[in-house]
Amino acid sequence: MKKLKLTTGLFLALLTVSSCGNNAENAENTVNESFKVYGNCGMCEKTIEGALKDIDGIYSADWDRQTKMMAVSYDKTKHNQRELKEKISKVGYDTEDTKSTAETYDQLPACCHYDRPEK
Ligand SMILES: [Cu+2]
Repeated sequence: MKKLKLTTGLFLALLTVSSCGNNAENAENTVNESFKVYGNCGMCEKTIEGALKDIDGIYSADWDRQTKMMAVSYDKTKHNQRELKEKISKVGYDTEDTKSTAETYDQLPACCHYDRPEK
């Protein structure tokens, strides 16, 4: 059972590595998670995904415009979900538990002014 899980993980890892060209990863430390990121359009997608691009230990980041869900794959010894969310909020986007500043949000292109969640 454990072996099967490991094999699946490795397969996923290979898939994600090939898409973003990031360096060697340890399958045992790789976690795949998803969380909500508020946004609108294709430009949002670029900005949101760009926030997690080319960072050591982050293997993939894929945001779905329809569902607003961000799927990430990363090395849990180097990163955690909270930190990833903070990186995304830093470029202008809210998540369920991190917020962008009003200044950063205001600087987004007009088409990207998504409806911010309450609270
Ligand atoms: Cu946008």
